[in-house]
Formats: sequence, C-alpha cells, structure tokens
Amino acid sequence: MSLGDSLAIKILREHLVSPPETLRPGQEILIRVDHTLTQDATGTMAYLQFEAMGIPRVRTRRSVSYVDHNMLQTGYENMDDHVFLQTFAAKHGIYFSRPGNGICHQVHLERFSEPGMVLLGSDSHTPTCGGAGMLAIGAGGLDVAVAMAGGPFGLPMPKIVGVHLTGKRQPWVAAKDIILEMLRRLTVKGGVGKVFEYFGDGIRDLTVPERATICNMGAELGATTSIFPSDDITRAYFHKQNREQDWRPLAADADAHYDEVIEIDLNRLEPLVAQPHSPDNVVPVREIAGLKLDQVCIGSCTNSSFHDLAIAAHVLKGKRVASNVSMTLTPGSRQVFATIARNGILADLIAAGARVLEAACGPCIGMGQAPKSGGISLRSFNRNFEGRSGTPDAKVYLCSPETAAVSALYGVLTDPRDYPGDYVTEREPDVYDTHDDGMILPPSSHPETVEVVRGPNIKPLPTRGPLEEDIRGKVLLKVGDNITTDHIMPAGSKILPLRSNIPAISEYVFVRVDPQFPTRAKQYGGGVIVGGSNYGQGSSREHAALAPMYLGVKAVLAKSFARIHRANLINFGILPLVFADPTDYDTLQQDDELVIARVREQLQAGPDILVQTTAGRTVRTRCEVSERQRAILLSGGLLNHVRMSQASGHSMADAAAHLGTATMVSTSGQFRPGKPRLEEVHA
Ligand code: MIC
Ligand code: SF4
Repeated sequence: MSLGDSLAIKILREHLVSPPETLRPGQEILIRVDHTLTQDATGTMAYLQFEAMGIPRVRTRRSVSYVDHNMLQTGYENMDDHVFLQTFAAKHGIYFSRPGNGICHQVHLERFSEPGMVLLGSDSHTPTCGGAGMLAIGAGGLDVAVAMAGGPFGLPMPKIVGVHLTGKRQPWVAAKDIILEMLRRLTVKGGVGKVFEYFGDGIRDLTVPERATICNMGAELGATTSIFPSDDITRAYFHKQNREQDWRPLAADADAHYDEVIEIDLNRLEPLVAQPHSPDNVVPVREIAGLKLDQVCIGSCTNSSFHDLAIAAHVLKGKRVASNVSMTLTPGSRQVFATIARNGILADLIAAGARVLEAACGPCIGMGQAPKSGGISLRSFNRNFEGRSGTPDAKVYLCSPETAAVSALYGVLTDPRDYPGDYVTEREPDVYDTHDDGMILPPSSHPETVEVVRGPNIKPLPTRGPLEEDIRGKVLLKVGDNITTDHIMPAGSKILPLRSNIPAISEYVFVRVDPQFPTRAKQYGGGVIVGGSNYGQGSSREHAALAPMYLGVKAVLAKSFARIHRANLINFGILPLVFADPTDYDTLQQDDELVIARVREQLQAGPDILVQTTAGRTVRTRCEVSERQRAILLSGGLLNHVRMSQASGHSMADAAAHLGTATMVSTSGQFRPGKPRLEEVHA
C-alpha cells in the first residue's frame, strides 16, 4: 500500500491555515496564498473590492496585475481601466504588466513562477503555472482581493488524481493532444473537486511550456488545478529564463498515494480535435479530416509559447496560407514576440501571409477576429463555447498548433502526420529574450504621492443587504446542463469593456440564452434561476454572480455546480441550492412562483433547505456549505461579511482572522532577497 505524499498534498500541507487533523476530500480547507494575479477584465472589480477592505498595501509575497483581455480600444472604457489598474498597482504594492507585455498566464510562467508556491488568480486558467510546479488555482476576484489583503483562500479539499504518462509521443503529436485525450475520457465535469498530478517517464518528454499547456486546459475538465513536478527540465527552463535562483526541486514521494490513477500511453496517442461547442467533444483529427476551414488561429494562453509559433513557421516557411483561410497568430508574451522576431520566425510567418496580432487574448475572448457567418474556425485555444468567438453561428474546433499549422496550409482540417516534411526536433530556443523586463512596472516606493485615476467607466461596487428572512420570487429562467459563465455573462468586444460598470453590464445577463432576461428580472424585482448539472462551468468571472445579484437573483437551484462559480455565488450572497432529488428539476418551469420561508433559520440549522412552490409542493434542496460560507451567505456576501466584522469593532486583520486567517498575515513576507532583477531594471 502506498503511503507517501503526492506533490499536491505536500504543497497544500505546507500552506494550510490551522491544519485539520485529517484531510478529507470535500471538507473545506483554508490555505495561505503566496502569489496573486489578476487580468484587466476581472482585475478592476478585484481591486475595487480590495480597496473596500481598507488595506493600504498587498500582503502577499508577490501580486501582479496584467492587462491582456480588453485590448481593443474602440471607446474610452478599456484604456480608462488600464490607467486605473496601473495607478492602483503603483499605489498598493502590486507589479503591473503593461498592455502589450502578454497574456497573464504566459508572462507569470516566464517571469514570476516559483515551484512549490501557491498562486491564486482571478482567471480560470491560472493553473497554467502548474507546469512549473506551482499550485496555481483560479478564483473569483473577491477571493483574490481577500488573499491580497492577507486572508486565506478556502476551497473544498480536492481528490488528488495521478496521471501516469508512459512512452513517447510520435512526431506531430502535441502536448495539446494529451489534454484533449483527458477531456475525451473525462468530459468537462470530470475534474470537478480534483487536482491532476502528472508523473511517470512520459513527463520527461515534455518541456515546461508543454506542461503548462496541459495544466492550462485542465481548467476545461473543471479541475481545481493540475501540476507537474519541478525537475531538471524545469531547472533548464528557469536557466533559459535567466532566473535559476527561483528554481527548486520538488516531487511526489516515490510511493505516493493517489485517490485515483489515470494511465496514458503516449506511444498510442494521435492528433485530436474538439468539435463545437464543447472542449470535451473530442475525436481523432483523421475522423473528420477534410473539413473545409475559413479561419485558423494559433495563440491564447494554451498555445502561444515559442514552440507553438515556431511549428507554424516550420510548416509555412516559403509557402502560403491557403486562400480560403484567414490565419492569425498571437504570441503569448512580449518575450515570445521578441524571440521570434530576432530569430527570423516572425519574418517567415509574415511572408506566409499570417496575420500577426499583439501579445494578448485577442480572438479567444472575441476581442476581434470574429469568424464569418456560420464560419468554421480551427483554433489552438481552450474554449469553443457557442458564440464566444463573437459570431453566434460560427463553429469553433480546438486542436494543437501542429494540426492548426498544417491545416492552414492545405485549407482543410488535416492530420499533421500526413504533412510530408520532417517534424522539428528543437522544442525551445537556446535562450529566451530575457534582457528586458521594462514592460513590468514595480510598485511605487512613494505610494502616498500616487493618485489612483478613475475614468467614468469605473463605477462603484454594488452590494446587497444581509440575507432576507424569506425569499419569494419567480423562476426567471430554466436552463439545461453545462451552462457556462459565457452563457450567463457573455464577453466579447462589446460587453467586456463594461466589466467595471455593473449597472451597465447587467443588461447583458443571459442575453444569448434569452434576450428578455434582464428586463424580466427587473420587472419581477429579481427571483431565482433553475439549472441542470455543472452549472457555471468555464471562466472565473465573478460578474456571472455579481451582475445577477444586481438584478435581484437570490438563489440558483441546480443539479450541481462548477467549483469557481459556486464560490462566486456564495461570495455575492446568492444561495447555491442543489436538488436533493434531481427529478424535481423536471417539475419546475419558468415563471413558477417559489418561496423559501425562514431561509436564515433554515440555513443556520443545516444543509437542508425546503423550497415551496405555489402549486403547494415542497422541493427539497441542499446547501452544503462550511461554517465560514454560511456566515458569508447570512451577511449577504463576503464583502458585507468583512465590513460587518469591521463595523463591530474588529480591525481588518481581525476581520480576516474571523474568516479563519489568524496566522495569515505574519506568514506572508515581502519579496525574497536574492532576485533583484526586476527591481534593478526599474531602479
Ligand atoms: C475566459 O477565458 O473566459 C476569461 C475571459 O479569461 C475568464 C475570465 C474573465 O471572464 O474575465 C476566465 O477564464 O476566468
Ligand atoms: Fe485570455 Fe483566452 Fe486564456 Fe481566457 S482563455 S485568459 S481569454 S487567452
């Protein structure tokens, strides 16, 4: 029997606040957070929330604010946000990665990752840094704000699943195919409540950026996070990043216990593709090869590293993108951009007719490059939810950069193994272009002189009052399984600029599902939503809870919830109720009138919450929450909860302690000495 610890357990243990005697999957644990990251689309709210807590400077080892999502400046809103974020960072002790410097996950991996540390990010793809041995978790902005204030992060203790990789990939089979295989086997619900820890001889075949691709898209499994050990391959990456001093070796015990083990034989893996409109709708490329394409995009936080662009150049050098295809390429960071510019790859790509975009999220989040009506777009990205590309009836397929590049050449979906040329053997450049971190601004050493600039797009933060005695309201909408946060609160170039303006963005809640939703919610004075299983999968955007809260949504009754969205609902005082008997889902209809009588009392008494229908039926639901979450729900949300603790005479530190953070503040140090590079550059 194996008794040793997995790597994930080791890192979790090291970060536990008031360690419980046993670690039982599902039980809530509180962990210390070393690093935080935010991006602009979730960051403005996170910082407004941090500000509301009245803490002058972040108390983390390192906090970084990135600008990478809202980059199309078609009006004043996005740049207003950028300036707010830049001045806020300077004042409050946060590093600021300027627009143009790259996608948060790629840049954090390159310039900040540290094996063994816990990173909390207000973006669901934060697990990318698991490729460098970090325990990196996505969360809502409010959870990140609490972490910046020195508070812990609460999460259900995950199961640790070992993913045993054996063998060696054939040429043209990519790291992306490994995670697509995981999605094929486990589906978008298969990772809920789990950490995937990769081990075995097969990991030696994967560079850090390739490992990062796998961890990144673990988010699509609904996983808490994914992680690789920190070994000599990791060390070589840190060396190339010119920061070997940040590396340390980390691995599971040789006899590590895993709650479950998944076996993947890399020898047998083949190029895979996820069909519309879900990342788990995976088939071998050869099964649907020949599909005519309109667009091919390589980039996004999943596949925008040096290798991902180099493979495109390798295939396209001296040739031309097929005339029926519009091809875009997005370097993940300014470092990648500079590296491909210096070694000629960029010139080859331009000559081949690729459209090179700035280092940002871009087409992945519908920030430009929307496909034609009904268009077929093949992308190396991680999400293909309906409408996310910006074209409601476009069909998006997800694949590796290898498959994307070869398909762009032929104009039809092609198994890259059919490409007649050789595969590249060089997976990383000899050195990355690390000489210039000038687009990362350190915080001001004179914060008192910095004024935070707030343009008209930055609106105050709405909150609700404490939880009511009774909840009465209509079913505003009934939806099916796997509803994504893109359904609840869509993104794209028109809606994303409103992320700092909740009254304005709430006009778009559920509009792609039912354009009348916001009007109905306002007309009825709020109500409840009925959902199927895995409600709220996908992104970490807390706007999918905050904007419904603003419209008066008091509860969501669903068969099950995705982890981050459930936490966001609690943080904004919306009750996440799970049907005790899933067949009750079938009995509820839109416009039914529901009553949750004495809801405060019911919640205090335990997880059973009874919901009455006007037809006189009782629907039994469960609200399985920890003591901490119960207190948050009763207060009407996390911010209210912290404020109420402060109002009753506690300082913020005490308020944080009230959330279970007593030992937090003292353990969160300043930046480690011995790595002055960034500071030096900006001195
Ligand atoms: C996404 O990929 O959907 C996003 C945009 O990066 C989100 C965050 C957001 O909604 O701003 C995510 O994945 O968390
Ligand atoms: Fe940006 Fe797309 Fe990654 Fe989200 S998934 S962080 S939008 S590149």
